[in-house]
Amino acid sequence: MTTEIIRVPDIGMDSATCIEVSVKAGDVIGVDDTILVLESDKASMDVPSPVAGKIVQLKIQEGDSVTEGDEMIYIELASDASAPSSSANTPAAAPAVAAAPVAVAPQANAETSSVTTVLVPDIGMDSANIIEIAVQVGDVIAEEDTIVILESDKASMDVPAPQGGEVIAISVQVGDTVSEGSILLELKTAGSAPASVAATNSVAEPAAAPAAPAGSAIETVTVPDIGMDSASVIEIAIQVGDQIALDDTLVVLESDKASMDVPSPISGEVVSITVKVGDTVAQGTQLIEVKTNAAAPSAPVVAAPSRAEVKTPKAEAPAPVIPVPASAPVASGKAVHAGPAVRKLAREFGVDLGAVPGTGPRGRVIKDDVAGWVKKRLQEPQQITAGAGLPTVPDQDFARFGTVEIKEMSRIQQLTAVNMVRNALVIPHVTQFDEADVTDTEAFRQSLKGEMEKRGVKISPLAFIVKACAAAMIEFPKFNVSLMADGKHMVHKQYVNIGIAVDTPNGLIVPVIKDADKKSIWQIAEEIIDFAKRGRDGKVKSVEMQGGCFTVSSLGALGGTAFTPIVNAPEVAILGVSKNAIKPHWNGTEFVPRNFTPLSMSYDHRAINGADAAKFTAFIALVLSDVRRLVL
Ligand code: CAO
Repeated sequence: MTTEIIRVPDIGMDSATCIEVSVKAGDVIGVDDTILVLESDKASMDVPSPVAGKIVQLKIQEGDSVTEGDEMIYIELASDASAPSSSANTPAAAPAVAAAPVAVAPQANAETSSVTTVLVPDIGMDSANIIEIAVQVGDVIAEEDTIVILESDKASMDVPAPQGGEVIAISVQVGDTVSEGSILLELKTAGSAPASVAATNSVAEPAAAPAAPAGSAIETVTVPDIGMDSASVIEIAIQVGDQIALDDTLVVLESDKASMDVPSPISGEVVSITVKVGDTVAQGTQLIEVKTNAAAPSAPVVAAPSRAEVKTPKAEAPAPVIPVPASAPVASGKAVHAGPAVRKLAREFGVDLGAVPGTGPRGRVIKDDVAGWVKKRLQEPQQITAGAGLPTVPDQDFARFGTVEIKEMSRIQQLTAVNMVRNALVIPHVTQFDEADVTDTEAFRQSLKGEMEKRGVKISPLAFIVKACAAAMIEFPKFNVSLMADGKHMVHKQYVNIGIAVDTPNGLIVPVIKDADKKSIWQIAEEIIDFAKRGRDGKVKSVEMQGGCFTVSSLGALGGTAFTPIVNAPEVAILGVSKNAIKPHWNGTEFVPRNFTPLSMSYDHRAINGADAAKFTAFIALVLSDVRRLVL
């Protein structure tokens, strides 16, 4: 086994602080696995391993200041075959680490090669979509090799390379709409041709930059030397029309090794942006066009340049790359401290880094933070109910205890569940209990039996209750309201619609008896019978279940002495009716048997106070005890 010392490579700056050690002694790592994350006040970068093997010893700790050549790790190489050159095997060797964190692109030899920008040729139509990109950055292609396939609603066509060379940047992606003159890619070509735009196959170079007004010039800003072959555009910091100053950040680039700001070498107005987020760019790729003031000292190129000229990076440009500051904005708009690898991981998972709490030094977001965040999010759906964001009872394997069958809930059941949860949680409920002496009313109802038969309509106690509730709504308009979501307004209704809870095979529904205050007991009884029947048959329309002001839920036929119904929002009160019971009643001189209907009136305490609730319920009880009051 060979033990190798891996040293800090050329980090493009004098020194940097180790802010994250991504490995530990004993770890088995592969080529390009991140060993450290370094950060200066200008940049952050991952330092990858140039070799694969098992880490024997770590020589750097978090917080250490490191410079090129410092020992990072001792590593037992996975196999001798993967060992670097013998000189690199010796600890004393110069920091000839195989992979520098910021790989320096092989520079084009000015005498023997040049960069050619390949444009969309005359395609015989205004525009077309890119449906395939047939090359990749790094490919060496020959003249006439297909580089992209375009398609319009009329035709599809291959676009061949106008000359051979190495693809060093691709400016388009599948789905882009392009037209004649759109930049497709950059080719490093043999020969000494000037760095210029090369039209593809027999296609003339597009017209020169638009004529600039007197005293101004259109200049093209290209990607400067970024210290690596290519990088992705991860953010565009300007918009067309923006006035930019020297050193204003134009775009943020990121490779798998580093992220960096590209500052403007000139000031002026942005007239076009030729890249978009996700594009891969390389040194020389056109970024933007800027209308500059020709006389402005910050504009090194005065005349409206030709394309050939504008492709040339400006000699007087400021330091071409300002690596990403310690914090860079992300989707949430929040500044985030994170290294390129972490950003890449976050993008892969679609995580907004701004939302991830950083646990690294100075609140830096590290890989574990992103992983933990994703894990938490993945677990959430199992912990909350749809839409409610609340803990729910986890599913169990009930089959362990006996035979079970899983059936889908009806749509009504599902909706009821959601509404009940919402109403139970949102509304501060109070239930007022009372009882109505319905002895006389029941006697009266019984006396109507013959007439009921004649009319074919049976009046149940519920019809009287609905009518009594409608009267109460008129008497106590405070109950005929709905709270508005803004928490500042209340809707006061001028109509009295009473809903009745109906138990159906598909679940609970609440059809609404419209204008119950204006209807006779006979009409109300008819509607109750109709709703009960159609409810059982699943034939009550949704429009018939809307517009309620108050709900009555009668379990009187079923039993019970009281219950606490849940308010049917946006209404603010509901009356629960339980089974009548004959009880002894003290009439002042003696106990007499009387028939009582238990009333349970739940209300939204935000809208109704307890005193009103007591009066309202007592009023219903009073009317039910003497229905002659309904004609008062
Ligand atoms: N005490 C004693 N008996 C009562 C009563 C009460 N409070 N209310 C009704 N009854 C009697 C009726 O008089 C009738 O008896 P008779 O046939 O001898 O006259 C019997 O109970 C059946 O009445 P009904 O149910 O046919 O008619 P209704 O008008 O009382 O109710 C309806 C109709 C549709 C509301 C009812 O069928 C129903 O679905 N109730 C369930 C409501 C519900 O599920 N509520 C809970 C919702 S969750 O909060």
